[in-house]
Amino acid sequence: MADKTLFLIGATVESGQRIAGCGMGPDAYRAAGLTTILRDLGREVRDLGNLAPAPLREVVPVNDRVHRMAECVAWTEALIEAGQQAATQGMPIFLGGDHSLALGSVAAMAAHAGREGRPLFVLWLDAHSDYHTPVTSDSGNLHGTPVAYLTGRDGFDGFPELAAKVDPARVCMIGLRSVDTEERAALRSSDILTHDMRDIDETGIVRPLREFLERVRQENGLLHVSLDVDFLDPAIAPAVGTTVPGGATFREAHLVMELLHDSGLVSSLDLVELNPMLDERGKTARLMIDLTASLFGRRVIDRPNRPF
Ligand code: B3U
Ligand code: MN
Ligand code: MN
Repeated sequence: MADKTLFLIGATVESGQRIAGCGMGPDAYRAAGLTTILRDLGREVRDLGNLAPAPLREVVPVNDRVHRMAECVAWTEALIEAGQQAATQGMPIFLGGDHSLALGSVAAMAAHAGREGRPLFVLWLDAHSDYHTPVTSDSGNLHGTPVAYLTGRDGFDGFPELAAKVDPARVCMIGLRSVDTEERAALRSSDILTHDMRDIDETGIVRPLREFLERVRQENGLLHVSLDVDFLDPAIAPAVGTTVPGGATFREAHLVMELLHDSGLVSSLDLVELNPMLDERGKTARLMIDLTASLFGRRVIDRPNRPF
């Protein structure tokens, strides 16, 4: 990821869930100073502003629980287009918006990786596995479905055909503490790497991350990082519609970002699920951009990079 220009792509999508406010996420990151923080780290930044969704098409949801599917499809189409374009010129940072944004951002990066002849790996930092399909989801909220879509599970009729699927064995979830019954069963019979909070408590957060990064490096992969605000403990990151207690601490989260930086492997990033309406004086927005700064090399003192 060395010196690539960073392309900020705002997506005010909030159709993937039912609480208003996520659409203000991109501007909250800007107001909290994201561009300046990244420029101060020596990076060239181009803010592409907020994306417009593609024109709405008529879609037929698989059942009537599915919420605002046509809008999610329209956002997915726009993000696939914008993401691929940015990826050819630099490194995309997708500013959400709820996690249905990743239906498009990761699809774009998978297509990009495919064109480069390299495998795409995905690090999913989230309390949830987001492994429902529109058929299995009880809530009907499509922000709970991107991993299923991207790995090619059935049930996504009406969504764009994927140019390239993500191999489930190249997806690593860290931070899990809310997984629905159908998701758990489907995860069990998939090759997705899953690390719940018990794993982190027992082994620490470094080991599973290093093991995954080592595989990315061995296979010369691209790495997409999808950071859901609810990966973090609600005490430090309250501005999210679906808080789950027992999340990553401030120090664990920064350490993850620092290791990602040291690896030099990250090729794209999502910042999702921030709901500024639920924030306390911008504290969550600020934490998210500070974590992003750690991912782009902010450190307290200079030290030689240790091998990851
Ligand atoms: N698995 C539940 C809850 C959920 C998923 N993602 C979030 N919440 N943020 C669902 O609705 O699919
Ligand atoms: Mn999520
Ligand atoms: Mn989540």
